[in-house]
Amino acid sequence: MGELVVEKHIKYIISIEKKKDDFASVVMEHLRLNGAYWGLTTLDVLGKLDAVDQDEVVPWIMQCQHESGGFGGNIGHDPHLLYTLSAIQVLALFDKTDVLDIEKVANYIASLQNEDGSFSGDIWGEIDTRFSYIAICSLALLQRLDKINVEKAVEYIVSCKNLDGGFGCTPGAESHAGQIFCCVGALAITGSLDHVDKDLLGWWLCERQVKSGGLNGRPEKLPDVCYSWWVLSSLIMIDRVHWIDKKKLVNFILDCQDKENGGISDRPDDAVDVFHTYFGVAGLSLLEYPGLKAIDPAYALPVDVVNKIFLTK
Ligand code: GRG
Ligand code: ZN
Repeated sequence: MGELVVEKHIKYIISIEKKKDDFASVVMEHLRLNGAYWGLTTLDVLGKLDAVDQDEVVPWIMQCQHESGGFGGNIGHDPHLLYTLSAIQVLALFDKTDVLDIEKVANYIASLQNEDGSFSGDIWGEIDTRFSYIAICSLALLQRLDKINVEKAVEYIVSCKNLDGGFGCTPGAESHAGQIFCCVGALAITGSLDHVDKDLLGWWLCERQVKSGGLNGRPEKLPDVCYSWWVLSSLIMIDRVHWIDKKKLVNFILDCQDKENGGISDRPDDAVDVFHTYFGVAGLSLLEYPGLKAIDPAYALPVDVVNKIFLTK
């Protein structure tokens, strides 16, 4: 089965951070700030964040900020909650959140909360529990949760809970592991996990493990390395991670590596990408694979980064 080819993955991430105009980067241009988060967090978990020059990254991030206070995916792009969280997370990695006008960013996020407690992703109004998580995680990292109605935000998330113990993107929508991560993460951050039936949800989540050892995101679907993050982080937050076969999952993730050129794919023999490289490495970190920094399952940042924020600021 082999082991994690750490040096190859470091090389792979550094090479895509540099290659700004190959085909994939052009297609992904609108996602750049988000991609930067996945790539840089992976590097930090692998212990190599210092390979990146923060004096290049930090000014670029600040140029992605819009006058509303929110961040776009790249310079000149429209602001969205998703990129605003990525900006805060990358600045946190470099211990540079001080460069932000925190009041302004927090006001932008708070302006997207709706009457029923839900959040829109941007001014166009799409509502989804992903945006509830993003708003809550962002404001918690900025230590400005007082800017929103947390009680209402929690009430909305709970209204998206299903009879199977899982959560969907809006009330009545089917349970999906990605959405469960968002809802459980938001409830964990706000200290509201008492709204989760841990045994019922834990059962649904551990049933996501298939024969190959990999996890899927819903019943009857194919396994995918990204669910090593969405499912595993949720299981850890509700103290039920011992309900899956860790060893088999480690082997499934290791099997999805490109051992020659670095990077991790969604399933064995597919093409690698930066997202699944993060999900694989972060998943292994949650599984306590040796030599990796520990990652926080709710904030999706290394534990030392989260501690620096909450223990010193
Ligand atoms: C900081 C970790 C972090 C997240 C930010 C964007 C976000 C907040 C959360 C996204 C949560 C989510 C909905 C993830 C699921 C993504 C995914 C793999 C969707 C695929 O769904 P289908 O139906 O695939 O295309 P399946 O696997 O069901 O066949
Ligand atoms: Zn995936």
